[in-house]
Amino acid sequence: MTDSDYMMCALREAWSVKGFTAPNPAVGAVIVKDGTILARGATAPPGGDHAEVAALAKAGAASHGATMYVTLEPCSHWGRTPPCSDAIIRAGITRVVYAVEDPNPQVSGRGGAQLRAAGIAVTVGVGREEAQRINEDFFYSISSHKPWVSVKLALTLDGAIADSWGVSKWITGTEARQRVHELRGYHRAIAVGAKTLQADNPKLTVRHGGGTDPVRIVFSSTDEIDRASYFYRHSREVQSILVVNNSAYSAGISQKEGIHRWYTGCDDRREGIQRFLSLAWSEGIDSLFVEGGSGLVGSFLEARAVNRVYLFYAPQILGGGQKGLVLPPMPMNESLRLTNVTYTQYGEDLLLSGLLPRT
Ligand code: AOF
Ligand code: ZN
Repeated sequence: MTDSDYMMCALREAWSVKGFTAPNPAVGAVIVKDGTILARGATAPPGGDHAEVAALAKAGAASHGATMYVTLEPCSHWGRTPPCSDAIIRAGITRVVYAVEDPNPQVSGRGGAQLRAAGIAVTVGVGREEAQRINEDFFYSISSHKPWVSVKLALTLDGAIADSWGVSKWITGTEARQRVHELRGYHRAIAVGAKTLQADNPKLTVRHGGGTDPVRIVFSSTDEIDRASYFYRHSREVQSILVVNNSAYSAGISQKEGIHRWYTGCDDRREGIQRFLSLAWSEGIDSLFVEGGSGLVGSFLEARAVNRVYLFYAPQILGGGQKGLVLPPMPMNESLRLTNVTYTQYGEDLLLSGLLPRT
């Protein structure tokens, strides 16, 4: 087995806890000696062990003289937990291979430097691309001080998100919908528009695949909430926020009937989104999953406030000419073009995902 093979095991460990570690990145570690994996570890929920410490605890005294593969630079600071670098040195690990530097300004290179200073051989960059992908939200938000934003739509082949009678349940099949639950769990908050709340009464919970239930956010132009909605009735279970984009209300934050109300103080959709994002970051929301409807997703795209797009295409045609996205027309050479595009099949549906540039 090569360095990349062992790193692949560590990356698998990291993926297994994605959605359970926020605001910490999801990290995996494996400890190897004489060609044998002695132990695996992954980041525990905040306040719990980091991946390295979890793996060291399992390996015990055997980690003396072993190599550690870890998907992020080991931390060197006192946060909620003690520095991993100290634990690695104490355990007698002689070589550390990590995938990518920790962008946290409290670490960023110091973890690696501390290991080297203790005489440990350090290799950096094995599996870098995937390690960055796992924590793309963390990497983006910690350096830009803005929440990472993903948008998701389920579409027919002719680009519809509902039939001409407004029925949208269900365009995609079970496997795709399970994947959506997993994606919800990867984000700190889920947002929908008031129209979607009205039409679909979504629960906005994580029901398959795990992950912590995200904060629920509804965008509206008034501060009226449908009292029969799941969002209203279950607002005390997790933080629930109504974002009101309307200059008739002055900008600010308040709380009423268990629901946080964020007033942007403006009418413009794009400006409202930018104000919302600053507020969200200052309130600790570092990633957001925008689930619809087409108006809200369109506004985020128009505001150039989207990092990642998830488009689920179902092999069906609805006709009627209804459009999935509400966006002003763009000439061909100014279109929103995704990069790093991947295509994955879920059941009979196709998930197309890619990145967009952010302003
Ligand atoms: C690691 N291994 O598994 C993770 C790391 O408050 P703390 O002590 O939990 O530290 C949080 C920071 O530690 C976090 O912002 C990130 O820089 C790093 N995460 N580091 O060595 C891990 N999850
Ligand atoms: Zn650590």
